Amino acid sequence: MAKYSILLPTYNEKENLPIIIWLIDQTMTKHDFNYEVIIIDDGSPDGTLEVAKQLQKIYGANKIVLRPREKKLGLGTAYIHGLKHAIGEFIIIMDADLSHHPKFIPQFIKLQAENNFDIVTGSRYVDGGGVFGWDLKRKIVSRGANLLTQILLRPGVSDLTGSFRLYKREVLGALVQACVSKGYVFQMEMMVRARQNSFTIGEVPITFVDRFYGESKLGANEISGFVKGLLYLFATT
Ligand SMILES: Nc1nc2c(ncn2[C@@H]2O[C@H](COP(=O)(O)OP(=O)(O)OP(=O)(O)O)[C@@H](O)[C@H]2O)c(=O)[nH]1
Ligand SMILES: [Mg+2]
Repeated sequence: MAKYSILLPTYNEKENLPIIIWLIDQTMTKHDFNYEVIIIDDGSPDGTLEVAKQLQKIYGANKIVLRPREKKLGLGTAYIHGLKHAIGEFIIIMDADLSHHPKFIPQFIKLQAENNFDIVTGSRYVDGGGVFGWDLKRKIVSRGANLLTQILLRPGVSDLTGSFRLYKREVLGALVQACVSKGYVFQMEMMVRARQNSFTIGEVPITFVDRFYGESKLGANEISGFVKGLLYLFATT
């Protein structure tokens, strides 16, 4: 039976972590999927790692794997770090802030298995998908980022900035090697590189819910970083 390694990067997610782990375990157990969750905590000052240790005691060390790092080193390298320790043939990446609901995971797995896709990505921008809880500015930024990328790079995937995805393990390995960008643009570059490498991609409509606990980090820096990264990819690919 295939094993699914779920990479869960955390930074100040102490309220969200027990809920997301409970939901993941419920979902995976109900469908008889073999899984491990790899929590990559970057020295969260709120004590997320302590919560993770408690959860490991409850669910077991075979299901909850802790791969913490000393300090906040960013999401891109958190995935690479988690991937190094993952033993599953498939890797699922999701946020820990409950914006990505584990109930969609069985649909990712089913679509992958039926079509032998290299990647299955959750999409907010296809029929059946959507975004809840964002203000107008956030919606425009996300839509704008997707639209601009579609025009410049034509990647053929509807949701480029999302990060709820399933990968064949070796495909994710190849993509993180190929990617140069850091920050928000990273998710988009992954899809652009996937197309370049002729990896096959399936899409599952997902509803994305804005975080309830904790703080959002999207600011002017992230937006300008995205645009710079996009233009770099446009110029070089
Ligand atoms: N390990 C690690 N995790 C991080 C880091 N930055 C963010 N995360 C986690 O990565 C996931 C996505 O980050 P978010 O802060 O939710 O980013 P976002 O979804 O774009 O924005 P908001 O939800 O509006 O804050 C969450 O689970 C965070 O806890 C980091 O530097 N290191
Ligand atoms: Mg979030």
